[in-house]
Parts: sequence; structure tokens; C-alpha cells
Amino acid sequence: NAQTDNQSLVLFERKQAVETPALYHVVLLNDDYTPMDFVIEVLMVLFKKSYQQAHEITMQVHQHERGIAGTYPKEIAVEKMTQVTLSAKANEFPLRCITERA
Ligand code: TYC
Repeated sequence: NAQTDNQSLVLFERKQAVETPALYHVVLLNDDYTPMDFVIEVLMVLFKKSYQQAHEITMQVHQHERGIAGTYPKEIAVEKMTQVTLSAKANEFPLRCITERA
């Protein structure tokens, strides 16, 4: 009946919340000034991509204005975004980065 269906749904949602944290994409945005090599390095160091993967993501961003650097639980995604932003600032590049629900 409707009540047991409801209880099952509540239990399912609680189990899912405990076992599977919501995932967030860390998205790199294009700009005209950040050097490709810097973006590739960021992807290799902070997002553990191979050179080839990093190059592909960089070209994706360059040609289509955005690309996914990685996908993580929220707290880690926000930390990665902060590291990208601080690293870009330290090198005086305008590279921007956002997080969004996967
Ligand atoms: N468009 C930049 C250039 O031509 C390269 C670039 C790639 C910048 C990815 C940002 O997230 C970015 N130098």
C-alpha cells in the first residue's frame, strides 16, 4: 500500500545517501590568455591525468569553452577548484574553474 511504499522509499533514500555521496564535476572554462601548457600541467598534477588525457581535455576547453577536469564528492571537488584558482592566481593567469552537480 501507499504507506509501505513510502517507508521503502525513505529507507532507500537513506541507504543511498549513506553509501553514495553526490558527485560534482570540476569544470575548466576557456579564456584567451592562460597558456595551454599551464592547463595541461594543472590537469596532470591536480587531476592525475596522463599527458595525453590532459592535452585532450585542454583542447576540448579551448574549442568548446568548457571541459570536465574530474568528478568527485562535493568536498573534494571544491578543494580541487580552490587549488586550480590559487595556482592560476599565483601565476597571474585568468583560468577559471567551477563545480557543478554531475
Ligand atoms: N584558450 C587558451 C589559449 O589559447 C588555452 C586555454 C585552454 C585556456 C583551456 C583555458 O581552461 C583553458 N592559450
